Parts: sequence; structure tokens; C-alpha cells
Amino acid sequence: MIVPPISLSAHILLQPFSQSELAQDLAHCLNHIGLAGKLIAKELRTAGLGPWLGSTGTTNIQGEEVQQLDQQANNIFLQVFQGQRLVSVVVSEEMEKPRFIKGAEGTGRYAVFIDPLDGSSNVDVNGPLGSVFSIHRLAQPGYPQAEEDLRKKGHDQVAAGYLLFGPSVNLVYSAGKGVFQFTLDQELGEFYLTMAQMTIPARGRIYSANEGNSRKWAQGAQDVLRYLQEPDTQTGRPYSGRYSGCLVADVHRILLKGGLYFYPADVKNSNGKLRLMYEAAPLSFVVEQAGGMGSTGLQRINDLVPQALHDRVPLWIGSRDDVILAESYLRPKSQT
Ligand code: AHM
Ligand code: MG
Repeated sequence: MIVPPISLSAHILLQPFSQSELAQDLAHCLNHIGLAGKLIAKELRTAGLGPWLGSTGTTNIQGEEVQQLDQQANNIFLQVFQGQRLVSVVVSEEMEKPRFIKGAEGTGRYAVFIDPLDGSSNVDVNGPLGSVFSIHRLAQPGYPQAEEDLRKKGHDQVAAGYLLFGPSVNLVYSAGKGVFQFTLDQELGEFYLTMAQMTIPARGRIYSANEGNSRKWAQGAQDVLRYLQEPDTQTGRPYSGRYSGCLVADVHRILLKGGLYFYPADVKNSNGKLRLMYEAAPLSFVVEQAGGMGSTGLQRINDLVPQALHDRVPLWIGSRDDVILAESYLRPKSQT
């Protein structure tokens, strides 16, 4: 007997909490994010055939160059949420201010945070790309009155996850009850469940970091790198280095194989490069649900209360033992 594959929508209905209002809301949000994923994947497949690669010539709120595909991916997410009534606000890496969704002003119970196209330096070289999403429930339905209403801890996320655009397209999410991976059947235009209750090995043998910056890191971070590179058969070192320049792709590898991804602070950027609310927090939510950890090196990412929507944060994420080991190097010596 052939067991029919489980689609994204069917999967949510099969969850133990499927009868709850939350499950229905979640199904709504994930289906819209899945649709954005299909549309972005379609753009990416043919981007090189038209004039859509390269920069727009502008910079975003982060002061980073905006690629044409960054903007396109952002527009796709906004379009997808137009005309629905459950998500009333979208916060994006590509927009300084939150975007309120017309039509959801009285009814929207959720805010969605997105990095619409992660790893944009890979755009022009046909490397892996991703999108990251984080879903928060609003205290009141409608538009939040103040920006402060959106600055929530990672622990408050209702669900979070990412889309990975590699040789195939994956959607990985957690709603706090395990981690699930779906793969897009491009011909049928449907995401199907390909891994359920994913777990990350307690320790890995891979590290992922931009070593070009290592001389700018604090001594503790340089010491972690040196430790990972040291030969020692008993602890399985040296670890292998793997870095794609796309956080989603690198963290996905670590989620499946185990190990440590890190983007530390450096002498110029005391908070590192990655953004808390739509990069570090959602990925930490997923990795923690799989049994791993997400840390600034000193504290749990999802304990942080954002001071601003586009806050940056140093990130050490991956296998539990690897993150704990890194933290032991990063703690001020007086605390060890
Ligand atoms: P982006 O969202 O603008 O692409 O920036 C985030 C990216 C991550 O995907 C990646 O891990 C990191 O920035 C790469 O930075 P670097 O080029 O400094 O290694
Ligand atoms: Mg990013």
C-alpha cells in the first residue's frame, strides 16, 4: 500500500492541538508563508535569465546594500499577507517601520517578522538562500498602538521557522511542539512532510563561521575557533569548517548534522551582525525545540528583550554541548 504524503495543511490538522483556535491560526499563517516560499522559489529559478540579479543601488535600515531580489522577496511576503485578516503587521529586515496590513486592522491577532531573503551575497553566484519567519501573537487584535508592543522576547514566539532555497526548497518550522521539515514538490506546488520531530545531535563535528573576521573577534571567540581546529582524536577534533554565507543554509546543516554556527561580536560591531527578531530568535526557537541551544555567548537568545525592532546580537547556535563549550570560553574570566 502506498502511504500518501502529508501536505503542510494536512499535517497541522493531524497535530494533537489541531482542534484549537491556535492550530487554525497557525495553519493560516504557515500556508501564507508557504505560498510566499513557492513564489520566491519561482523568482529565484529564473532570476539569472532576466535583469533581476544585482543591487538596487540603495541601502536598507541596516546600512546594507539591497539586492533586487531582496526587494522582490519582501514584496512577495507583503502581497501574500494582503487581503487576509489574521496577520495585521509585518516587520521586515528590508523595511525600517512595521507595515500594517489593510483589512486586518480590526481582526489581526498576529505579527509576522521576516528576513525575506537571507544570504543575499549568494544571489549573484547561485548559492543557497533562505527566508526566516517569526510569529508573535498580539496583546490586542488590530494594529499595535506602539512599537513597544512588538518588542517581544523570543520565548513569546508562537511559531518560527525558515524556508531554505537550495537544490530543493524546504520549509522548517516549530510551534513549540517539535520541529518539522517539509519539502516542496515543485510540480504539484505543495509542501510535503519529509522529517518529523527533528532532533539535533548533542554534539557535532562541524563549525560554521566567517573566519575572515576572526582577528577582529574578542579573545574568547578566537579561543573557541582555535579549540575547534585543534587535532584531538578523543573529542573528534578538528571539526570540519563549512560556511556558505547564508545563515539559514548553515544553521540547517548544523540542525541536521550537529555542530556550532557562530557570528560573534567584533571590535567594530559590539552586537555582531545578525538581527535578533527575525534571524537569531526564530532560529534559536527552532534549534532549541530540536534539543540544541541559541546563545549570545553569555545568555540565552530567547531571554533577550529587544530594545529596538532591528536589534543585532552575537549568535552561537547549534548542538547543546558545543554551545555550552563555547560559552565556557566566552564568559568573563571572573565568572569561571
Ligand atoms: P542578510 O540577511 O542581509 O543576507 O545578512 C545575513 C547574512 C547571513 O545569512 C550570513 O550568515 C551572514 O550574513 C554572512 O555575513 P558575512 O558575509 O559577513 O559572513
Ligand atoms: Mg539574513
